[in-house]
Amino acid sequence: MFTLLVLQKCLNRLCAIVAGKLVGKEIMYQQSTLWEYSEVLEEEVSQQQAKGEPLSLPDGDILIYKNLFSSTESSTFFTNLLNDVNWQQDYIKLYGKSIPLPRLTAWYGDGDKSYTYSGIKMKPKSWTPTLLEIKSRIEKLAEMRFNSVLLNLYRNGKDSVAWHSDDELELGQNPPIGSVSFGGSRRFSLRHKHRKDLKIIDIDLTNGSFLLMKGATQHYWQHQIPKTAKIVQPRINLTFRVIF
Ligand SMILES: O=C(O)CCC(=O)C(=O)O
Ligand SMILES: [Mn+2]
Repeated sequence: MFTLLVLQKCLNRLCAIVAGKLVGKEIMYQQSTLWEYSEVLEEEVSQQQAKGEPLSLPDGDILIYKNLFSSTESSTFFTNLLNDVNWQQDYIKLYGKSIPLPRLTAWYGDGDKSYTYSGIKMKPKSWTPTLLEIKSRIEKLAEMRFNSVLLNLYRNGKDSVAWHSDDELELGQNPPIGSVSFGGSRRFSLRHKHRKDLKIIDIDLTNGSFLLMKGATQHYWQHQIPKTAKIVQPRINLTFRVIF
């Protein structure tokens, strides 16, 4: 549909250029027409992105914006985050044993918003310019403000996050979660907590994508990033949150 619309616009513009030539305004008209045309295209693409694609699932409210960040922006953000973020290896206690999380993590946000997750209390580091830039881009689409972000670095296919919901008390009643991904694609799976008749939903979270989970999603659905035997590029995921 979108491709047809673009083709139609191209045809209209081509006719306009030919008509412009016929009345003798060739170069000037052609240049300004092409300029306007690229503006129209950009506008259409950004309108598409501004909507996001809803995921069709009961008891949840999830939007995916597949290419919110261009590939150039995404590789710059990936490199900056990889180098500048204070990545940590955290451990969880299981049957009295200390087990390393299968990924590196970091927590940034407004000064007073600490967060307890899998028994690990995280005190936020101060926002960096890169994080603030990413945050402001997604806040425009989500039409809300986030005050903290949990970052995950998946170094290879062995790194993962197990089934869980982002439903800790400090996230409030219906937590909005804004999830941005840079680097290698990874599968993101969703499963309903009670409805065994519903199949697991798998989506690929690709470089530069933005996934927004809202409303009752965390009450009814769990999500995971499973391990994979495939060779995958390192991936950085940022989940922006509101801590009360
Ligand atoms: O890496 C992802 O896409 C998901 C991360 C996640 O679910 C979390 O940090 O709570
Ligand atoms: Mn999560």
